[in-house]
Amino acid sequence: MNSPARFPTDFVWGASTAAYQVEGATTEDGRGPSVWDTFCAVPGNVLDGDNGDQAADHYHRYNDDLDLIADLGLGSYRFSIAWPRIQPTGSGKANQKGLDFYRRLVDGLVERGIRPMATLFHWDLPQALQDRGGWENRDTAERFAEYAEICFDALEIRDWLTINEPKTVVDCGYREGQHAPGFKDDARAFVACHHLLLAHGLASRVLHERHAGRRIGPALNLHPTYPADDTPEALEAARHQDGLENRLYLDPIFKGSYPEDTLRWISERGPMADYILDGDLAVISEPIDILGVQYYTPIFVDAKGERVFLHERTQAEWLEVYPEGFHDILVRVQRDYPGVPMIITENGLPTEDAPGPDGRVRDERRITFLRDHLAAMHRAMEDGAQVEGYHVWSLLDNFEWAQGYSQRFGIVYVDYSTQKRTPKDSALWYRDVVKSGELR
Ligand code: PNW
Repeated sequence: MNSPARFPTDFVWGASTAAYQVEGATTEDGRGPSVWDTFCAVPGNVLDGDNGDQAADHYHRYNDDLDLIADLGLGSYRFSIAWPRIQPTGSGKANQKGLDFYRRLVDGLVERGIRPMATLFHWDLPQALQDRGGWENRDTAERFAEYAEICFDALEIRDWLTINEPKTVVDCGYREGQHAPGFKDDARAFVACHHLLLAHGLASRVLHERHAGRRIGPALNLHPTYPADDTPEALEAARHQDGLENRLYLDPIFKGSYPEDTLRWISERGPMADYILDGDLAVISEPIDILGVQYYTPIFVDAKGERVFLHERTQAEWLEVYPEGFHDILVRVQRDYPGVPMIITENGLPTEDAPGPDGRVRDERRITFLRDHLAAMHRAMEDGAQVEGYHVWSLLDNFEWAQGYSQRFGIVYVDYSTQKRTPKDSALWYRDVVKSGELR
């Protein structure tokens, strides 16, 4: 290799988790039920009948986990706040014990010199709000803004993320049914989409009105789309797919309008457009201060618009390994949606590696994946992409939604019977990258 890729000295290195995936303690200290508790209770929804009741027990072990983050030398920890801990039924006055947990977490981070980055919604909607229509009900967006205000006022955190991956909620939760709330209904899905975006905008406004100097943005999973061959049909299919994957979320936030082609396609399938009220797009396009970008996989589509896989596969059937896609999407966002610094809020893959007889977890494949993706991100930065930081998904092995505990995305191995944590080889490799600021 020629000269090593060097990152700016102020580049921020971190790791991510999400409340339902790591915390456990789902009935403690007044937490109310979320849609994921409900979803997991239905046989067949989650592999092996797994649920988040214990997960990685982070709710009780957060102090050890903070030590782990500090030992790895990380400068940032991205976690999510469980709405049902703060408002057990999704509205009304705050549950003090829920807030206290996140206060202790933030204090622990600050004491260790680690920057907290909080996601307000990583999919664990209070079940009581789902019972009133969930994201199909416009009121949920208003409730979200109220919940966000409680969090902003109670927690001393500079950087906030509103909604984690609205696209995954829309596609997996409402179109394909493999995530909570488990619907398969395009018409309802895009109504939910509009209200998720509205929630993002309303909360962003609240932050700007109440807390100058803080920053907020969405965490979008972006998927560069490519034609699988050079027919005009495949090219057109890739453009259509780009609308559903990327522009449907980026355009309203950055430009204050839904992409016309995509909205037309959606309108042939349901009433989303009827739910867009005067002024909504002005709310949704409230200027953001940071853009959270999550990159996992490209999407190649053929002339029929079907997804095809052309590269190395992983244990996650939707994830094909294509580091160049990371470069492409960052450069494209910089070009088409300029002016907002990007922070990578997730990137990673599942591997099956477990501790060997010597206790080491040899996840060579994750090291290769991370090295190749960091190199691609670095090239994008050289090409002008304004990227402030990077968070690996995930700090810990955790509850991987419909796949339960079968897929391990952590750089730290979790033995779920003892809750023992073992940093994998990738964690030790990452620690060296963070320390040196360069990729060798
Ligand atoms: C993201 N897909 O989810 C989430 O933000 C994390 O909570 C999750 O653990 C991680 O990526 C790994 O899956 C996704 O089917 C789930 O394309 C599914 C898809 C994409 C992202």
